[in-house]
Order: sequence, then C-alpha cells, then structure tokens
Amino acid sequence: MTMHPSERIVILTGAGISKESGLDTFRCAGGLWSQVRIEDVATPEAFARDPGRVQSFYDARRRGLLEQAVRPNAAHEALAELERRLPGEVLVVTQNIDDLHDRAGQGNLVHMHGELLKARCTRCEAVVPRRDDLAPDPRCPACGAQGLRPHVVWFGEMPLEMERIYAALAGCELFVSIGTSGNVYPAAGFVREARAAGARTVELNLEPSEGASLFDEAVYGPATRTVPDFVARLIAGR
Ligand code: BJW
Repeated sequence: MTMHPSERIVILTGAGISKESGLDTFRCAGGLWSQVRIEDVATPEAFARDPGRVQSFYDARRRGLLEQAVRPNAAHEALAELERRLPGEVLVVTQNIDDLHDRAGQGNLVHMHGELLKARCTRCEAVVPRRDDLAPDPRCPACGAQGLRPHVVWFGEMPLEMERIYAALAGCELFVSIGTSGNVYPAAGFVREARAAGARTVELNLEPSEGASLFDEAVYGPATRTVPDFVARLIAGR
C-alpha cells in the first residue's frame, strides 16, 4: 500500500454535497430510500433475485447523472481548490457514486462506495468505464461473459480502499464530514477514528447528523455556502 504521510486533512463527503447539483440524497424527505426499498435495489441478494430491477435503478440514476444540468457545485469546487492550495495534504473520501468531485478536479479522492460510471464483471472482476445502460445484460469487454453489475458497494459488501482510508485517519490532524447523515458504517465511524488520532473534527451539514456530538465544531447550512466559507477560513488561517 502507498503511504501518504502528509495527508493531514481527511474530508468525508456524502449525498448532501451533491444535493444542490440536482442529485437526490437517500434519507432526506423524498430521498431515494423513500422511493425504493433498500432490500429491493441495494443488496447482493436483491441483485441475485432480480438483476433487471437493480440494473434499472442504477441505469436511471446514471442517466440522471449524465444530464447537462448536473454539474459540480460551489462545494465540490471549493474542495478541489483546497487540494490545489495544499498539495498532498488533503484526502477526500466520498461515499457518493457520482463523479462530481472528479469533474471538479479533485485528484486525491477515494470513492469508498464505488462509481456509477463504472461497471464490474461478476466473472473476471474487471472494472470498466460505463456510460450506457447496463440492462439488458451486456458482455464484459474484458472476458466476454454476460455478468456486468454496477461498480457500487451494496449493504453487506466491503467498502473500497479501507486500508488506505484508515491509514489516513490514523495520521490526520483535521477531519471534516460534509453532507452525510451518519447512518451508514463504516463511514459513520470515521469521526471516532479521527478523534482517537487526536484530530480536530468538524461537521458541515444541513442539520445535525447521527454522530453530531462527536464533532468539535459544526456549521449547519447548505454545502454551497458552508464549504466555500470553511475552505476560505482554512486557507486564510495557514
Ligand atoms: C445537506 C444538503 C445540503 C442535504 N448541504 N448537507 C452496525 C455497526 C457497523 C456496521 C453495521 C451495523 N449494522 C449494519 C452494518 C453494516 C451496514 C450499515 O451501516 N448499515 C446501517 C444501515 C446500520 N454497512 C454495510 O453493509 C457496509 N459494509 C460493511 O459494513 O462491510 C463490513 C465492514 C465493516 C467495517 C469495516 C469495513 C467493512 C456497506 C455500506 C454500503 C452503502 N451503500 C449505499 C448504496 C450504494 C451506493 C448508491 O446506490 O449510491 O451507499 S447506501 C447509501 O447510504 C449510499 C450512501 O453512500 C450511504 C450514505 O448516505 P449519505 O451520504 O449519508 O446520505 P443521506 O441521505 O443519509 O444523508 C444526506 C445528508 O446530507 C443529511 O444529513 C442531510 O441533512 C444532508 N444534506 N442536503 C449539506 N444542500
């Protein structure tokens, strides 16, 4: 594993950071989990039982992500600017499967719950770029098998790059959680890891998250306001 000893700022993002770009959150009023049942679309068992149903859910979200109106907002842009100002010092860990951090220019980025614009072969494990629908059952470009699934992490599956994330948390001085409700583990436990490492912990969210009491500082409001403000303070304070 590559070590990144100077990553002193770890930033965890969730669906709330992309809300003002036009993408649904999961647990807000009218969010995705009020439209569909988790056990129908976001577990390996659901995919085994009814792959077409699961593919359609992700196909619709992929089409939504690729709509022209959906683009990075001021919060994504501010985090990319922070990375440019502090090269090598910032790691963004996103739970989001959208590509808005990527499009904003975030280079040091972990997609711990996968990426909507990639597919994974259930036979050969190849991960391939994918912008088109996955239904009905296309062939894997690597091995030719019909078994492509969305490259996302469902409940009961292991999130990606956990070793890298825990190493960064163990060495960080500042942990910032943005736009996540703190309902889903292991991401919801990162604030505890950061605190154990002696880091200052900050929450930027629309409302207090499940783990709100674990943060040293909190600012509540829309991410397009709170994140650029926080980044400006951070840069000014150096
Ligand atoms: C704004 C805003 C604005 C709105 N500005 N803010 C007990 C202990 C530990 C683990 C478990 C446990 N019981 C069960 C588990 C396991 C399970 C789990 O956590 N279940 C919980 C329901 C309890 N976790 C797993 O299965 C994970 N795997 C795992 O644990 O493997 C073993 C392991 C353990 C330890 C170490 C390593 C491995 C896998 C979880 C996979 C999650 N997958 C999903 C769907 C797939 C991707 C997709 O379809 O997009 O990922 S679920 C869904 O929730 C999605 C999200 O990434 C994730 C988090 O949601 P997020 O981002 O927090 O969104 P919301 O909607 O909840 O919150 C939005 C927030 O934004 C709100 O607070 C708003 O206020 C705010 N907001 N507008 C700022 N404008």
